[in-house]
Amino acid sequence: MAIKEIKTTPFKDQKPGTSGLRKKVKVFQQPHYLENFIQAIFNAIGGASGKTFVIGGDGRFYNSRAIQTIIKMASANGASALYIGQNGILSTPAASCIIRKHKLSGGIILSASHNPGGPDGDFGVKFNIENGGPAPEQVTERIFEEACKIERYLISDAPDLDLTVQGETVVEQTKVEIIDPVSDYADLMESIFDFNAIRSLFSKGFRMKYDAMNAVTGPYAKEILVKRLGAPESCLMHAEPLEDFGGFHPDPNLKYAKELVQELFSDNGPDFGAASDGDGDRNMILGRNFFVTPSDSLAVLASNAQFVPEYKKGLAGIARSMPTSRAADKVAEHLGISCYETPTGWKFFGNLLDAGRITLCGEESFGTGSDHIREKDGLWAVLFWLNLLAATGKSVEKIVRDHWHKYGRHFYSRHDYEALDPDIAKKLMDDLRAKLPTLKNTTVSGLQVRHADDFSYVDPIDGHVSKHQGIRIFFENEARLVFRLSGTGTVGATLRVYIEHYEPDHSKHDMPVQKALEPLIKAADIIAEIKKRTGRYQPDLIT
Ligand code: VG1
Ligand code: CO
Repeated sequence: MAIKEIKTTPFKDQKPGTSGLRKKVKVFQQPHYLENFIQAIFNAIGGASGKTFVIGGDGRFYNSRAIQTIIKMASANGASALYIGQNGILSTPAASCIIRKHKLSGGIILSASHNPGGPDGDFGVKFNIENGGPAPEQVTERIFEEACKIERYLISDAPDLDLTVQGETVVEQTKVEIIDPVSDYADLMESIFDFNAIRSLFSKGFRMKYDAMNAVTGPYAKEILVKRLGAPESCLMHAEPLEDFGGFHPDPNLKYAKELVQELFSDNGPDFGAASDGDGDRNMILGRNFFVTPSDSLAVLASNAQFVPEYKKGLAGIARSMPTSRAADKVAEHLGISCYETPTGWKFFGNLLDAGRITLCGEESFGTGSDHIREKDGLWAVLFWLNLLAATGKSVEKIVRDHWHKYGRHFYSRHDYEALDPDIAKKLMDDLRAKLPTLKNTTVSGLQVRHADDFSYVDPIDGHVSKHQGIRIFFENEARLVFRLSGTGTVGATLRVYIEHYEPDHSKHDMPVQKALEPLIKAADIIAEIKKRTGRYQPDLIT
């Protein structure tokens, strides 16, 4: 074995986005591309010498290849120990759990999350720090600086390891252990929720369907739902991780989890349905003939947290990403606790969680989590719902309807315009920003604008400022529009329009969502000139 120093030149496009570096597989396959970025991570954290990392991914195409390269680079850079998920598998929440439990220096997660996989699909690299959470902006900015000036990287010429067998070996001076990717995470879940109550729910014939979308959560769901909770194996759909996700787009929403949705909306469908994304940090929750909006899910969990053993003692506070509906704010107000509003992306919750300011947090993009780890957590949310169903004996629909009755309903939807010409998308946002001072008190589509701004966030713990995190337009009656460009796409630009309308009157809670939001949807087009500028008459995706 020998350590080689390889000369290289920078790639100028290695700026991490909302959640790590995401590119087409073909981009990552270019010589030196992955290596440059990994070396930039090590350089940005003052070297890997003496450090310990967990490494694994969502099983997508290029996962194992990338892991072999990273093992050789971490060893060459002097890491003292590496923990690798068997078969290269590790969900994002499990990686966070392992970093925290074993007090590691950090983790490298190979995933492009909810983006499609396969040789023509996407690949990604996320770096998590020692608290188990995504690297904060200060760190991702340093990684980008290092990537822009990189001249060399270190790599061992050791042979590839067999990732299929658990056990320990040594590469250069580094201890490398292939670990069970599931057990630590499953133990953590068992310590949070009332597994006895959930077990007895299943034993009474409660029916559920869980769709792992051929992505990373299959093995986790098997261990937790089937082995530990006694659900029948038939409750699992697409439970084998596949390199191309079986052609699926592993994004758990009404459009991409079609089969699951059909089952839940069929005659005599199951009582409960759920799905997770590529790397297991997202969740979609369904009842029989009923879809739970992710923003509502966060609010419902917060309002019913006392049913879960771990949260019985009460919540320190709640946080939600800015575009997420304000349903959680109503609960926080009722409980007399703080509700923080952060920019999009889990990295902004880390400081609040570390400081003990919040217990629960969530995003409108099917992400919910708590202080048990530092990532959003798909299966955790599913177990939380199962715990509520077991403890209350109510259906999903009844729980949500009771919630609306108590707090009012936040009608909410996100409209995505995908693969736009980046120049057109940027100009749309720039012009919208320039227009903000003139919007106040104007009436658009029958709605009066109360306030309009460009969201800036000052981290309450370390004072770090993040500007331009989305344009917000507030109307009368607590209605709101938010516009921002995605930071996770790999093709052109994606414009996200977030539409929210609050309805306290429960006689109006049955209105179809898009109907209730119609005046706001019109206002969004008038204000941002979406159709005119993009030539798109419909969003590509409505969630
Ligand atoms: C999207 C979501 C955001 C989420 C991020 C990562 O980002 O909107 O809420 O945190 O994906 O999720 P963007 O910049 O495309 O809007 V995951 O499950 O992809 O790691
Ligand atoms: Co994800």
